[in-house]
Amino acid sequence: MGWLTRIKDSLLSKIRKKIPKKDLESVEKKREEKKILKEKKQIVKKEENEVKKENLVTKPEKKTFFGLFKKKQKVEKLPTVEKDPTEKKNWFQKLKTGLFKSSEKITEGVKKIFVNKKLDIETLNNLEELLIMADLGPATAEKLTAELANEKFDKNIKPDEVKAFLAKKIEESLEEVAIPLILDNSYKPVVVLIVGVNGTGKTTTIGKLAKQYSNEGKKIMIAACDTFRAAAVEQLQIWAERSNAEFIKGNEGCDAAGLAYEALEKAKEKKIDVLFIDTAGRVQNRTELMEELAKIIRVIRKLDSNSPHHCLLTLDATTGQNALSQVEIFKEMAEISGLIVTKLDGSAKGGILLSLAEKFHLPVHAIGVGEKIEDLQSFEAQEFANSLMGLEK
Ligand SMILES: Nc1nc2c(ncn2[C@@H]2O[C@H](COP(=O)(O)OP(=O)(O)OP(=O)(O)O)[C@@H](O)[C@H]2O)c(=O)[nH]1
Ligand SMILES: [Mg+2]
Repeated sequence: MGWLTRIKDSLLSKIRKKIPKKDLESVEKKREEKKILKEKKQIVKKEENEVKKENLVTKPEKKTFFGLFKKKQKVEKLPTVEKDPTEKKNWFQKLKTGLFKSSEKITEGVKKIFVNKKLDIETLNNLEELLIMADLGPATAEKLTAELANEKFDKNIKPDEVKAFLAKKIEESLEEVAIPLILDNSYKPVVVLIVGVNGTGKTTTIGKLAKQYSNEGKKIMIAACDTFRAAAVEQLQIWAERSNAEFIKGNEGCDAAGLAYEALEKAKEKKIDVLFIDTAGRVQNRTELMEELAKIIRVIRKLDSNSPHHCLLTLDATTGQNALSQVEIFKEMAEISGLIVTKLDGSAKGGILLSLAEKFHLPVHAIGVGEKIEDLQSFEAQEFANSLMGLEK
C-alpha cells in the first residue's frame, strides 16, 4: 500500500500546488476531446441501432440474450438483440437484488466515509481501502480514487454523488469487456467448450445457455465429458431434457476426449447448431486436468480445425480474488475466449468483475445471479455498474 499512497500523495500535492494554467488548459482540452469522441460514438451507436431496428422489421428473427447467430456473408446487416423493455426492467431488478450484498457493502462504506466532509486525504484513503475490500482490484481502486480527487478535492461531496461518480467510472472500465456471446452459424455445429474449477457453475451454465438457444429454435447437443462422476452426467441429462437437446454420454470414467470426438461427429451428422461440451473441473490435480483438456481440444480439431469456437471459463464470484488465479491456471491450458461469472447473488464480491477486466481484458459474456434458467444473462456495463452502486437505472 505504501507505493499507492505515495503516488496518490504526489498527485494530490500537484493539485494543491495549483497546476500551471498551461497544463490545466491541456487537461481541459483533452477532456473536451474525450467528450466529443464519446458523443460521436453515441451518434454512431444510435445510427447502428436504427439500422438494426430496420432489419428487425424486414427480417424478423427470434431474440436471444446472447446475440444472434452471425451469418458470415451478412454480418453487418444482422439485427442484434434489443431486449424487451419489461424483460430488461425485470432483469435489472433481479441483478440489483442479486448484487445487494456487494452494493450494500460499498454503499454503506461510502455513507460512513463521506459524512459532511470535504474530500481530503483521509477520506480518499478510506475510499480506496473500501474499494479494495470490495474486490475491485488495487489499480482500479487507485484510479477511481485519484479521479475523484482530481475533480472534487477539497470540496464538499455527498455519498450519493460519490456513488454516481463511481458508477460512471466503473461503467467506463467495464465497457471494453462487456461483449455478448455471438455464435457464428457458418459453423455447424458451433462448438462451445466450458471449463472451470469444481462447482463454479459449468453444468448449470450449459443448461441455461442450451435452454435459451433452444427457445430460439436452434438444434442443441450436449456432451457430458465430465466422465468422472455419475451424478454429474445425471445433472446434465436433466438440463438436456429441459432444453430438448440431444445428449451424449459415455460410461463412467471413459475417455473424455474420445467422447467429445464422438459427440462432434454425431453433431455434424445430425446438423446440430450448437454443441456444448461439459468438462470436469479439478484444479487439485493440475497436470491431469491440463492433459485432459488439451486432449479434448486436440481431438476435436481433427474434425474441425477451428473448434472449439468458444472456450468459456466459468468463475464463481463468491471466491473473490481467487478467481484471478483460476483464470491464470486455465489460460495455461486452453485459449480462453470469454468468461462467465456466476453466483453474483450469493456474493459480496461483485467488484471482482473489475479486477478481472483490469488484469485480463477478457470478454465477460454473461453473469449469473441465481440457479434458474433466466438467471443467466448477458453482461452489460451500465446496468452492472448501477446495480453495484445500488442506483436506479
Ligand atoms: N446462487 C447461484 N447458484 C448457482 C449459480 N450458478 C450455479 N449455481 C449453483 O452452483 C452449484 C454448482 O453448479 P454446477 O453447475 O454443478 O457447477 P460445476 O462447475 O458443473 O461443478 P462440477 O461439475 O462439480 O465441477 C449448483 O448447485 C448450481 O445450482 C448462480 O448464478 N447463482
Ligand atoms: Mg458439472
